[in-house]
Amino acid sequence: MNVSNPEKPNLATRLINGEVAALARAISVVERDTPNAINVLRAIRPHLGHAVVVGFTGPPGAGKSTLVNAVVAELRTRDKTVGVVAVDPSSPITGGAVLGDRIRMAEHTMDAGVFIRSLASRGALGGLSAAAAQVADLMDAAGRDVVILETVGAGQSEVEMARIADVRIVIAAPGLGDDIQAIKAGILEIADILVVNKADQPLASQTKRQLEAMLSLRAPAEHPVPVLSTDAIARTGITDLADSIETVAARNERRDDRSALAGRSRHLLAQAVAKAAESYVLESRSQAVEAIILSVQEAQIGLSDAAKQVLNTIHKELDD
Ligand SMILES: Nc1nc2c(ncn2[C@@H]2O[C@H](COP(=O)(O)OP(=O)(O)OP(=O)(O)O)[C@@H](O)[C@H]2O)c(=O)[nH]1
Ligand SMILES: [Mg+2]
Repeated sequence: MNVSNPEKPNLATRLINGEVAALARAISVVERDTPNAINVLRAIRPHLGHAVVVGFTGPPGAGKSTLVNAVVAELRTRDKTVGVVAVDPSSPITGGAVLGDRIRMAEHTMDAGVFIRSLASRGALGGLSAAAAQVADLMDAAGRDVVILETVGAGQSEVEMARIADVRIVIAAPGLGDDIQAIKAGILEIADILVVNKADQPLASQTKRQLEAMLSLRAPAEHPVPVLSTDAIARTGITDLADSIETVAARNERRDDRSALAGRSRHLLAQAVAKAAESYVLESRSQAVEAIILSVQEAQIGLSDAAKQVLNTIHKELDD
């Protein structure tokens, strides 16, 4: 790397200096997981921990993108620079929703203080959540004050996002019905802020009351989870939401060691590494591995012994 060469600063250096083109390029490098990705990610490590990462999650069509767009506008009036990562695991091929997001957020395209990127796919290793964590790190290192992650709530993804975000916002749409049950099942546990969007619709206040009733069943918390109402199109309730985000961010900053947070992608990367290791095991057709599996089947050895033996065997095979 030529960090010391002022004539031709490398990608990471340009990114850290806030060059927007370098941020865009670095995101592509990381998204495609090219050989240079690891160099960039290593070089930015000392520059992490400035940004507040805010996760927006909720069911499809709840109005997440429209709401993010409104919140971005509000944050800009507060002189915050913003990066947005929209994660769309549902349409890796058509990218239809991604295109829709571009249109919804088009008002910010002329503003250098707003950088929006959609992630729709990531190669076999690592997965979308790990990629999102890395892109959030890139935006952080590029000096963005706030990094927003938009994810469709569909089970595992929001739990993973919760690990990345400093502030977790769960969006509900009015008249959720069964979706309320889904929220109850786990998403509620991760939320710092609940938002009922589409406050203009008839069932909005009923949904808000349902969520408040659910929260009231929980043990009293030191910081109660606020349930806010927004109309993302008319942009009502947006200042309250931005205020709430700032409150939670300040609280979490005090609580957490920022340098520990700088390793926000660590957990996801550890999972990615474990997955990669697993694929070595599953793809191994070696007789030694088959023999170990057979001996488990025949109750000759236990699972953890078998796992150790498989790892040892794979290790030897990879060395040869
Ligand atoms: N009436 C009303 N419609 C809204 C509001 N917010 C968003 N919408 C509409 O709801 C639809 C979905 O909005 P999006 O912002 O794309 O929702 P999303 O949650 O990002 O959707 P996905 O990314 O596809 O999961 C659009 O037609 C929006 O115009 C609101 O506050 N009130
Ligand atoms: Mg969206």
